[in-house]
Amino acid sequence: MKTTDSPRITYLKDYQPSNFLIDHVQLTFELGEEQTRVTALSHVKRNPLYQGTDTSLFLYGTELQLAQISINGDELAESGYSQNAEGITLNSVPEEFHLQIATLIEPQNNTTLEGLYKSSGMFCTQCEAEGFRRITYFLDRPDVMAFYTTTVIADREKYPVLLSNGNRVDEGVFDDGRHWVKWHDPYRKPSYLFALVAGDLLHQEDTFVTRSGREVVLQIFVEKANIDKTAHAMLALKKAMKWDEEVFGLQYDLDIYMIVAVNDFNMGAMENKGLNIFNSSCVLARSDTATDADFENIEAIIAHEYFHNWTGNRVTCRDWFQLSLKEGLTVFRDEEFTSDVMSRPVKRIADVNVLRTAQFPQDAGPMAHPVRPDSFIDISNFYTVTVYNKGAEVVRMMHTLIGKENFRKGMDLYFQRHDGQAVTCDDFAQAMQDASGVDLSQFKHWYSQAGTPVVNVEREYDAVKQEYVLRFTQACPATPGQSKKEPFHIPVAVGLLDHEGNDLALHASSGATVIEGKQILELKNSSEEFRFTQIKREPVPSLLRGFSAPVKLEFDYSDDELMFLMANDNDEFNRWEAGQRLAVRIINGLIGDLSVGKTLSLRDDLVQAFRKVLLNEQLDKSLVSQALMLPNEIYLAEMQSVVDPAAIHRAREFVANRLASALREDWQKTYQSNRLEGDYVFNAENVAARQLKNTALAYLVRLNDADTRALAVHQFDNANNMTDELAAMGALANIACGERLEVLQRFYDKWQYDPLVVDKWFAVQSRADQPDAIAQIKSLVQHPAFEIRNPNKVRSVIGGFAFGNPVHFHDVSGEGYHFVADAVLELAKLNPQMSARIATAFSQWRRFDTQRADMMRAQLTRIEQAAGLPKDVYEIVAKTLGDV
Ligand code: B3K
Ligand code: ZN
Repeated sequence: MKTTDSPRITYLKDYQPSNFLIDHVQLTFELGEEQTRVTALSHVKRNPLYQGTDTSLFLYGTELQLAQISINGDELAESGYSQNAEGITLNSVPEEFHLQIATLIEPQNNTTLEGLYKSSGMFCTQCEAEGFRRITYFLDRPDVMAFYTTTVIADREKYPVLLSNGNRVDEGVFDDGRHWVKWHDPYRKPSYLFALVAGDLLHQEDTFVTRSGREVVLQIFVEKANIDKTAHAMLALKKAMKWDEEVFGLQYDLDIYMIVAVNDFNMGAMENKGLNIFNSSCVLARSDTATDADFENIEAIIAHEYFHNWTGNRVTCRDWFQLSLKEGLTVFRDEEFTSDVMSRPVKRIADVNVLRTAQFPQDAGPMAHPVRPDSFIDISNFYTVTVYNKGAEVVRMMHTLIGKENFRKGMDLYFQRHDGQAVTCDDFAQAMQDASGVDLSQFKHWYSQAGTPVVNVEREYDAVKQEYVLRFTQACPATPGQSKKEPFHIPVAVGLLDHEGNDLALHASSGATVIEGKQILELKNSSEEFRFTQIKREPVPSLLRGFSAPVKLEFDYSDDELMFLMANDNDEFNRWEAGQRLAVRIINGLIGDLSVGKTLSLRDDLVQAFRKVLLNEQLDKSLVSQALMLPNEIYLAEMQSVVDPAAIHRAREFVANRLASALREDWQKTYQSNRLEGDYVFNAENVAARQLKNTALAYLVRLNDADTRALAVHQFDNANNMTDELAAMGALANIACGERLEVLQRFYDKWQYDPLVVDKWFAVQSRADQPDAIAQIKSLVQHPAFEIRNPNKVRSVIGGFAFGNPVHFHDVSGEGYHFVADAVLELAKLNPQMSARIATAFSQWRRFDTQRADMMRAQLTRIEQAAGLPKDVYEIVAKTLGDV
């Protein structure tokens, strides 16, 4: 690939408004088995914002066959336009005109799952970010917002359901066995929000009455076999609609809201106006086929897509560099929703785990980019944890700095100013600043500078003066293209604990701002000092409460202080955090011991600190489970200067096994006392009990004795829900024992006809810690249920291994690398987006020992040199190697 033309890089600084706009477009789809004809009649106008003189019109188009083109009814001669791989240029066009273009496409052969494609016999679309150009030639950019009227024509028997955005306005039948439905969307939208579905589907229907009395019809469309798995998603949708009215005053704006579940989908879901399309794994749930985690995830994703109706659709992005404008904000909104309907500290812990295990490594690696990137080769590579999750942290920090009420005012102002527009992250920050009166100019570095800031804190206590000082420094490591960084504006929520564990009242003179009852230290300079007076005894500081900023905080806590915070901190997040710090410290110590050949051991007081948490009945049960889960191997790797995956694994396993055996009786009691009787109910309380019970089971099964294995098998056999069934199988999957094979086989026999459950079966095995893991992963891709064209299968098997099984992926033989690189190459030919995602498994290669690093580099090079590599795969591989 390097030898041929390098793909073009798009830069934010080059943004120009479009020279033309499209006011409205009438689309007609004649869906066929061999060929689909798309006719687009657009009303095109010169853009008043455009300053230049260019009278040609460029329309994006990818892999389209042009069938017809006319301007104001006159056929365009071939000399009137030119085509290349990116689109078509009409040499000279009037100020305002009607453009009709017909294209021919083959959705049945479209394996990229972008544009119009077929999944399990149904037609569906995915247009974000640049998929609409695979349907017709168009001004496929988010700042061109048009009205859409769409007519879908298809065989009536095969495709009885024909859907598109907006309201259904007309329908009819032809004599040739086809029928048609016409949809009109009364809101302007960018082309990435266009959607179409045609299939033989059933739907569940309900209604929601908005605060202003509009009755909205809610429909969830699924394949026939899944009609009994829609109830949870429907409930979630209604909850989300109500929440958005209550918290943000935002109401739904059409008469109908549709969700369609499809089996082949590159990501979770898509917020198309009025017609969300979902990966079936993110909609379908029945207690015997979906776990608690699935139920939670579905609720959050349904909410996320619904929230996009305002943050994304009504107000959209000016260009794709602004992606976090809608994604960061909408993730923040879905996080708040989940916090309100489930448990706030538990949700915070889960979100921080995502940051630490995925976003911090990205920010420290070759693909590091700011929340608002400056350039890209392929935008589809920027749907990242940085844009989404760090973007949400940026919004959360604004919320912390200006307070809840001002934040709401800022949101109101944002909609008042920008409804119906395509805007920038600066516009959002400006609304927040104007509504609150808080200066956010320095704060905006969070949008433009990549990298995770490191905040170091030192303390000093003067017993005579009764004065306590916290000294902060901040620094941010260099990232690609950004060697120097300006200091960030960082809100650090703090508390000082007295010896009983109570929070001391801090004096205003300390420089701490009190915002909604929280004490916030605002760091703005590279070093800063806060002085607290009238402190009678040296306190224990609780720093960065609630993880008030996405930074790495360094502080030299003693083990005793961490144990004290674990037991006493009034901030539940920081109680958990203290346990994590302690666990990291223990495991790191053991890694050190391993490197010098020392026998491993674990101090009893540390074991007792964990035991105290386990036995603390005041604590929310899911917080107890979280506290007893050791930091995962990816997070531990983050902390090493040279990563040794085998040592990390051994040390972590040692601690887990020690906790298993030392607390055996406590685990047993916990297991028994958290068994639930009766039918499955999905609510925070029952989810927490199941989680704690299954955490206990996982520790017990580690002991690998006949009793505990039998306990798991018994749970597997008697479970009345997938959470318990899968937890039992998952626990046994890591143990070398006869029960393992038996349970895996029985699970498959039972669930082989439910593809989403088979995905779980694959995922358990691809992540399993077994000595022959490489042979097993190779046999999984040969299994008849594995399909390389189905992204969920690829995620379960290849993704599960590459991202969820570090010790075997990084096996020193290099076979894991070879296997994953082969998969990247195979996928590159079918589904470049999936291929590019899997290729990011190699992104940390420079952080490993030379032997592993060389092997990873060799695989990256092999991929980079493959003929005809798609640009999204090229971008990941070339940036990872440091070639671009
Ligand atoms: N906006 C979509 C993501 C589209 C990804 C395109 N490659 C889903 C979401 O964030 O809600
Ligand atoms: Zn989103």
